[in-house]
Amino acid sequence: MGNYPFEFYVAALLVLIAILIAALIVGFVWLKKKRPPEVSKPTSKEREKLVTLEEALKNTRSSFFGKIKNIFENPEVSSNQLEEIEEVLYTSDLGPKTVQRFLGVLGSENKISLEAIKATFKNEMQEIFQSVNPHLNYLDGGKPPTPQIWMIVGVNGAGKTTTIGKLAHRLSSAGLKVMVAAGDTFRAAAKDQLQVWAERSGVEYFSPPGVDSPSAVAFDAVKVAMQKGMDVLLVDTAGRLHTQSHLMEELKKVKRVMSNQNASAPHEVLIVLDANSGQNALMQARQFHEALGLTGVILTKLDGTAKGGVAIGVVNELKVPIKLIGVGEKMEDLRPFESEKFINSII
Ligand SMILES: Nc1nc2c(ncn2[C@@H]2O[C@H](COP(=O)(O)OP(=O)(O)O)[C@@H](O)[C@H]2O)c(=O)[nH]1
Ligand SMILES: [Mg+2]
Repeated sequence: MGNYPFEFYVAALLVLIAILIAALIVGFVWLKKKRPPEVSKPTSKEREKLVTLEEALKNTRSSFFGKIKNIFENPEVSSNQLEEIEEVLYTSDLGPKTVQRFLGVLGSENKISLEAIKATFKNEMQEIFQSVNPHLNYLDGGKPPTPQIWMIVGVNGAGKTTTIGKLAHRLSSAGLKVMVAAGDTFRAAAKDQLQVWAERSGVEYFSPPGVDSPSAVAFDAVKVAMQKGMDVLLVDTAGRLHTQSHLMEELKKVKRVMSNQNASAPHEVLIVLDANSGQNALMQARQFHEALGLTGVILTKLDGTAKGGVAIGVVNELKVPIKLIGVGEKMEDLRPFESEKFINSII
């Protein structure tokens, strides 16, 4: 030991320290590499994928096809399956007319396989949805020759104002110039709610101060939308008046004054229906259709409801297409209706 000069020990110590520091650095870098990358916030497109239609329609599936499946899994009912199926159908949200159509194609054979039922019902649903066209023009962009005027109707609480907000967002994201008009003049809160949505989606908001007649608002809105070169005007409307017939008369007037201003308007009369209201939704649709001639249905709150089957009844009975569906309260939770996906999610 004593043979080496003092400097030798100092140098050896320094080398050792250097090796230690280098090892620490290598270790640190290696550990950092191994750590999983930070989870980035999903973009709106990715979030859209998160709420799948299948998830949204889980309850509808179990309340309809789930019950039919149970019949086959219960050995006690093997002798009167058809009766049991009939009962499930009549307690579903299809509506009696559609149930009869389904039973008609099943025939009177008491012994039928679950697979055969599934195939028969699927086929029937496909036929029902294929009898109408669910396409909504300009939903994904394009330049309309004149402003497209879409009137949004439906009972209070169905989701009209929220849907207009989501729709405005979708259309303006597709590059269209959008204006929303506060035609529900009977409730101050309705105007404010629409304004919030307009700001959120960055579109024009139209609500002339002091004008409290819905048809006057609609008339002016069409004029201003044409002057400003808007691509789409979405007109919100009231969902309740003193009586239902007052409401229908008011809405008919709104529709009339729009066509006085622009002969081809309104280009769409869309009813917003809350899927949770089941058979009531079908009744509402019928009433509004008789008064206004609907061009399409927007079925909201499909997320979580067990009554999504009403979609089939509405289309079968009224021959009005479901054009859009609402699957949540957020801006991105509005989708075009795709019948194949819908059918595969419920049966
Ligand atoms: N879960 C869910 N809630 C919705 C959907 N669409 C609307 N809502 C909610 O339904 C409620 C009533 O909506 P609103 O737009 O005010 O209905 P309006 O009276 O027809 O204008 C609000 O709380 C909305 O957030 C949907 O697709 N899913
Ligand atoms: Mg509203």
